[in-house]
Amino acid sequence: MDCLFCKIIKREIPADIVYEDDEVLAFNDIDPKAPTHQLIVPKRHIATLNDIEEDDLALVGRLQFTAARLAREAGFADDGYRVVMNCNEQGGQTVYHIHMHLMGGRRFTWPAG
Ligand code: IU
Repeated sequence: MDCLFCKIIKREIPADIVYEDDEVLAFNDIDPKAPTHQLIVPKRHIATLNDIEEDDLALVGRLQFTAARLAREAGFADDGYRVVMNCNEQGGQTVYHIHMHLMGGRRFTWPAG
């Protein structure tokens, strides 16, 4: 399958991996938008948020659980941080394998652009 994140998961493309378990991989974003910017992805290919099924609910929870864990490890869990999941073109999605952005280490504004 011609999916960038599947290739990273299969180690066909290098990435700076910060966390891995049986279901999830996390790595530093190649174009960081914050002092810490990590992407948390399920190992199983799911193209968009619209493709999540009821059987995937624990997996999606694991993405969020991993984000909080990585935020604690990075030291900004208490100060605060942002998680974002973009969906489809107007939502700003560019890689069609669902991923949670974890960004921290600076103050974020609202609403997001
Ligand atoms: P988006 O939500 O689909 O727009 O996020 C895709 C992210 O993938 C974006 O922040 C890119 O910088 C990031 N990325 C990456 O980490 N490595 C790559 O080789 C490519 C994109 I292409």
